[in-house]
Amino acid sequence: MFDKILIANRGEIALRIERACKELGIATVAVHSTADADAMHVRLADESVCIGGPPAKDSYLNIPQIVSACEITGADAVHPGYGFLAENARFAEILEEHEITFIGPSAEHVRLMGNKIEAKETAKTLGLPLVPGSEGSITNLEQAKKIAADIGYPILVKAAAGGGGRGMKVAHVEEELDAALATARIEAKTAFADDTVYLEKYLAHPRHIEVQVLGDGEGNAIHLGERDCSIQRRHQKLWEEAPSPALNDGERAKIGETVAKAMRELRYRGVGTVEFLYEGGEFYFIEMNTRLQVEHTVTEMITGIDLVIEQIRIAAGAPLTLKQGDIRFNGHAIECRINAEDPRTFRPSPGKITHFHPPGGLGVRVDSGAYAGYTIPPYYDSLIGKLIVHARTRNECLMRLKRALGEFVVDGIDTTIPLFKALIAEPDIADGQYDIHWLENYLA
Ligand code: MV4
Repeated sequence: MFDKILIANRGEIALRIERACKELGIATVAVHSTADADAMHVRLADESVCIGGPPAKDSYLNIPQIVSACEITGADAVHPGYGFLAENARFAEILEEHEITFIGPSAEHVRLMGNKIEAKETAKTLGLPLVPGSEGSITNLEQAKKIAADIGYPILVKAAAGGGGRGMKVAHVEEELDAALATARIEAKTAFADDTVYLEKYLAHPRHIEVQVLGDGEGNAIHLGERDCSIQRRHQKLWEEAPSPALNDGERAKIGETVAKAMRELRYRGVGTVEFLYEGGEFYFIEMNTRLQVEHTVTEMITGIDLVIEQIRIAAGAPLTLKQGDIRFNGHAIECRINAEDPRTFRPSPGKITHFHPPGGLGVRVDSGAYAGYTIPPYYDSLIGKLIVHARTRNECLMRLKRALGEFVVDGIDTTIPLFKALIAEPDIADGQYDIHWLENYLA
């Protein structure tokens, strides 16, 4: 087992990882930018190293500085969290070259799933259901027109190096295809320095359902159920829940086992999330994330499994002791992302928190590094905490969530808390009847 883990991240996830390390008796090193000197994750760590100025490129994305912090402190492993370098294959390789363990999958699997065309090809060979689309990349308009005619419009043009919704363009009829291809290519070239694009049938009203997996790299893998992440705005998730209100137990077991089998064949190591669109009772693979996700918490609440502890144990070479038969799904959990944003315009609202009173009570969890007197810096994403609520049924969970939101005090900045109070009162939300467009339609 590791003696000391460096956490190459900040905010709530850095704190979350520190908690798992402390429970395992592992020393922790926090790295921080000059803007995060007063952050909670720095205070709670055993050691801390300032690695640069506020811009992420000078600090949390600064690989030489992070490797130096490992050398200085003698950290023998790095946990990347999510975002920043969590899915940077080169970072994983550099750490391995320095004989420092990257707590995550192999660099090969990170790279594989980072290319959405290769990810789809791999998913196909592993037996996962796909969205009908092009076999590989699109090189010319004639080829695109033929494939699109075979699939049927509307068609979605996607960037191979994309993901998270970046570099996607819809063509509703053939006349729009040329422009959609050109625009997607230019966006991809600008955003990812790679203009490779591919085509898929555009699903108009899907839900976003993702399956949590855990593998030990030796051919053992289990699934930990699914999460419904359809409540999102401009590809930023706001409300996630487990289990999905749209699935019955048969569908849940089927997709879960299909994914677990695929991860066994892939010999996947660590935690991973396989993303699907769900429409008309069918699942369609879209991409795989090789990192711990923000919303891993709702899975923890219904299974009782600490996913970060499992990640660390697996990275340290322990075999997967959990068997699929051991996994029990109890109750329902919902996570609301508390962002420092105006709840109507979503304009960022950094600044000093004058009062911070998180809710408590049975089945209420708040993962946050915020505290009264802390100043939310303007340099990073706006997530300041997560309110996670668990109860035996979805209705009880909604009642508890409403009560917890009523208790939650964050003064001095705007937050998304009022948005969730409004959502809870919506019949579609109460009934779990929503797709990926629901929130944007509601806000419009
Ligand atoms: C799609 C789609 C509809 N049809 N693919 C967006 C980010 C990335 N995960 C893939 N995404 C989508 N791919 C096909 N063939 C709609 C989306 C999409 C979306 C997916 C999940 C959650 C939120 C979304 C918001 C807009 C579009």
